[in-house]
Amino acid sequence: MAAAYNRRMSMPDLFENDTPRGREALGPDAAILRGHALPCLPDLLPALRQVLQAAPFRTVFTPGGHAMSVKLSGCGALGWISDAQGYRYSPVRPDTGTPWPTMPDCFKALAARAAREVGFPAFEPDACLINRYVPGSRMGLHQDRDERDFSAPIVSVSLGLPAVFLFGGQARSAPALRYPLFHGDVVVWGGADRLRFHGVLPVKHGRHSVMGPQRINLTFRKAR
Ligand code: MD3
Ligand code: FE
Repeated sequence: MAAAYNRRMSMPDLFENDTPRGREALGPDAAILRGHALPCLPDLLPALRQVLQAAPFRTVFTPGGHAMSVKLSGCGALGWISDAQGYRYSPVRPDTGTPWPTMPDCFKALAARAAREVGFPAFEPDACLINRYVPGSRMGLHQDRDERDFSAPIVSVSLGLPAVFLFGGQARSAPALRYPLFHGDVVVWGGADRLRFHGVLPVKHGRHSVMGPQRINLTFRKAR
């Protein structure tokens, strides 16, 4: 991954379509691609609306019985679920027992292209989690370890209100760095950074011109 790392440490990419497409390294195998999703949004937002119409956001309870402040939906062959039995991926929705909506092609293409740019050339996600944050929603520090194979990266797409992302270490006790994430930012995490603790600070009140009073985050994973 040395070549990709050196590339990330170089100057931000030139501006294209008036969109700043800079890259910020978060670690040896993780980077923020600023504004990377913006050119896709004319296709992505209508596709997202269709997915959410078929599978509306639902409240998810931790195995301990606490409601998460973030509401969840998803698409693809597998979706992440949580209940008294624990956290896991399921081919069917917990609310209906039916399959998740198909992952739109423009979702897959965006995730694969972002992963490739950070040094993961063959990313084929089978799950896209969709998180909805209203003002005040947050996500505590956690690791993502419900996937079978940690060699695949995770790709995230931020939409709507900004949020402060917490990027910690391999142990919960390690100090976390803070990175603001904005509408259109894409982040790729893999390799040595795949199991780092991470979270999101409470989203501040506001209204985004395109997305309204919410933040929506897509995370693409290879669950199986
Ligand atoms: C860093 N979501 O759904 S995405 C999650 O903004 C989750 O909704 C946050 O954490 C959100 O599990 C952050 C970014 C993310 C996802 C997976 C990671 C960051 C990661 C795995 C390892 C390290
Ligand atoms: Fe996570």
